[in-house]
Amino acid sequence: MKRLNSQLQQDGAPLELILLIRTLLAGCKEISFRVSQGELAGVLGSTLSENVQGETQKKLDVISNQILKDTLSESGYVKAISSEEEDTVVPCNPDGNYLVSFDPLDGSSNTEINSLIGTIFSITHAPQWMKPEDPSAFLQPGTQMVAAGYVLYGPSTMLAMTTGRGTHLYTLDKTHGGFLLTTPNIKVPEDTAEFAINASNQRHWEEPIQEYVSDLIAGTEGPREKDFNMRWVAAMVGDIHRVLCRGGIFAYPFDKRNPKVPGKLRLLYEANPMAFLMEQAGGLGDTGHGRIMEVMPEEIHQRVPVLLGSKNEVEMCKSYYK
Ligand code: AFP
Repeated sequence: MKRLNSQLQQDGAPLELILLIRTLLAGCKEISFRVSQGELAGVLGSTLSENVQGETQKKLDVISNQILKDTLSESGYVKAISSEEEDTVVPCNPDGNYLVSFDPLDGSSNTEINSLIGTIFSITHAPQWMKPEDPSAFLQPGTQMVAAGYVLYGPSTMLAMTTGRGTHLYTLDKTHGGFLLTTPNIKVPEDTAEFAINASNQRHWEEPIQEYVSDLIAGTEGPREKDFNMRWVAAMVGDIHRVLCRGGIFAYPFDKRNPKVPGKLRLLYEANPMAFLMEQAGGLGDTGHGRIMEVMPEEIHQRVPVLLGSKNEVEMCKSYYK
């Protein structure tokens, strides 16, 4: 089976980017090991602190963030980091050529039930003019990403990654510690009969998504004239992995409870990387009002509404917004 290195070379990734990705993944392998130790290593449960977004941090959030921060800042390739678990950007090497954004442990509440969790990341070029402590360089639309992906810590540890030449799936071979290419150029089915949304928020949604989901639930008796199934992992990595593998639509829409917060998921380290992976696999990533990857971020922790998945189903959902 092909190794990650040769696939990246085949996709035309420059050497420095390959080295950076390998460094990042070395950190993810360590997280994979720590996660698998669970209760034995005393890493489960919450800390007493909250992140900048007011969410209680799990011990594994803090451990994973520290591992990635240390690995990336020591590498020399990175000028600065933005992380879900950091208040502001973390300056690294002033001469580094790349910026890395990540959610170190997405779905961390799933650690308590030994369920799916993962690391989501995106990489862009670092502008020459930028000072490492300057957050403004991170405020680029997703179209500027040079690589994005996630590592899913499940029954096997898997990597989904794109450098703009298709989305490939790799599986970590723990016998020698390398990621091996297991599904090259994955394609998301254009049609689906499966959706993922947290339906307990239904009363807070806007009209278009209310109508869309009601029509899905109405099944064969409704306007769609077919039955749909619903799944919810409560970790975006788990839901998106399922959608990549067998199709579906994943939605985290705008919530009227707080008009100042346009969604739950973060643009830089959740929505953008997943939209890049999805588009490279033939699917779509939209906010309901436009392409996710064209949203111009106003701040590093910005949130956006998210519709991701099978092309025809995302188009159908978008049509309710018009
Ligand atoms: P945590 O990382 O705080 O557990 O949040 C996970 C997440 O951001 C995303 O991965 C899920 O899709 C979503 O939240 C789940 O949200 P609900 O709490 O509405 O199930």
